[in-house]
Amino acid sequence: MDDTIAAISTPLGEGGIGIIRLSGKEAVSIANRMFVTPTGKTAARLASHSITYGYIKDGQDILDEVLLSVMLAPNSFTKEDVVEINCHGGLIPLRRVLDAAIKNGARLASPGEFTLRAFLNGRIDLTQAEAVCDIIQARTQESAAVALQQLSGGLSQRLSAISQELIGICAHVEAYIDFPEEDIELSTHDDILNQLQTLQDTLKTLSGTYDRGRFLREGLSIAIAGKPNVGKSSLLNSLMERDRAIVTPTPGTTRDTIEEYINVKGIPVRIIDTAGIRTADDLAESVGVNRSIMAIEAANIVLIVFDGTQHSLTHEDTSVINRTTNKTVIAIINKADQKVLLSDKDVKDALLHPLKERVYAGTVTLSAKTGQGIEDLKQAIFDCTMKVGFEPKEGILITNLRHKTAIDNTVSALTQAINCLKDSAPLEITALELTTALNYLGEITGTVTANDILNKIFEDFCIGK
Ligand SMILES: Nc1nc2c(ncn2[C@@H]2O[C@H](COP(=O)(O)OP(=O)(O)OP(=O)(O)O)[C@@H](O)[C@H]2O)c(=O)[nH]1
Ligand SMILES: [Mg+2]
Repeated sequence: MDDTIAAISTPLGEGGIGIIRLSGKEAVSIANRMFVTPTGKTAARLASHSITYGYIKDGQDILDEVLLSVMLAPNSFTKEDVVEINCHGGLIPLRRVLDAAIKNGARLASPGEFTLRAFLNGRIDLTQAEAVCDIIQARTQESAAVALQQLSGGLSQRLSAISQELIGICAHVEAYIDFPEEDIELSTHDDILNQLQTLQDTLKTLSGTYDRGRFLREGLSIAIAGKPNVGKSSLLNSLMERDRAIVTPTPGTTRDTIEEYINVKGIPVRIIDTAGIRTADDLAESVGVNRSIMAIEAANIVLIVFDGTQHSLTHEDTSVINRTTNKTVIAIINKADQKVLLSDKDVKDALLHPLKERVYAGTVTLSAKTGQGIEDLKQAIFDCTMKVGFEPKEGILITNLRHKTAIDNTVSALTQAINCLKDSAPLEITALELTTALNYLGEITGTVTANDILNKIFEDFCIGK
């Protein structure tokens, strides 16, 4: 925390501008050694929260023409002195300016280190730090909106209100322990029980929002499976509204899995086109088929595509179905622009056979070629996610497994406390359980945090954030 860190904060690649960020006690003096305006002003003489035109130099060499902004502590992202240098957005200028900053005394920041400092300096709590990462990674407006709400402290405030209530109850219990002569009255005892139960219900409801929250944050993964030539790649293209995957009339066209993101009514969906499953002709195809099988296993939902122009399911179709044990499956009868001969009922029966080992989420008849029925498929995907708890609801959502786990642990500790009270166990034990519950809640916002938890959270960040 004592040194000054530096990193390229914009994505690597070509862009109009790229930003190098410095944070720490030496940020301004390091910038001072590198920066000069055309009139000879240096960084140290710039006002806080101003942006100034000038040059970054290394000795006599001009490295880039830049805009430099200074944000003095504590009014900055990290609460430390921060300097941001807007360079030209190419790899070479950014690299050279970063090298110059390091030569002048900065240390290369590790992933998430700027946000870690913002947390350690008390500007944001852990849920807000995590939200920074989520906003960067958000793939739909809805996911960004949930992350933004978390960043602005929505979840923190909710948890803080719950903590305050719990602290209140704790104080009551402690009071009875300290003054045992004032016997705990029955009504007060019941009051505490009621309050604890209400709190527990609130926390359970919050924990229950995780399924929806997780989909918004992480997206849903959907594999397109089927025997060769049924139109899997055509379906991917149709969902993406562009020719992403190669489509040919030759069975066995797709060899490798292809992953893309699409937005289905606000849910980010990672969609994976796979190689048609059959006994492969050559090594490359057989590796591809293995990848298809792995993609099916990893997916939340599998779309099994059937060729609607065939009379009945073939042995190859059945072998694909058999790969989807314990999966949620949507059946697709494709090529509906031609005469559909395959019956809905046959498909449904095959999927429900033999022991309902999979969740059958319906059949959609469509044409990947003309796009007819694609909206029905999107609706089916959306409905499918609703079944696992994805209902559009107002309010705070839990999007992060770490938060859900801590909330569930809090609920367990409260259950223990409630049982102790009901059994008239010694109040000390109840108090202990309540403290445990409070500690679990504190883990979420970071008021109680072990170092290893911090490391785990910030390692998911990109460098420069
Ligand atoms: N008429 C019609 N033809 C289609 C439709 N969808 C795909 N096809 C045709 O079916 C053939 C195979 O399409 P692909 O999308 O490559 O099929 P695939 O399932 O990805 O095949 P593999 O990658 O070999 O497993 C191509 O000739 C497509 O033009 C459709 O909806 N209607
Ligand atoms: Mg294909």
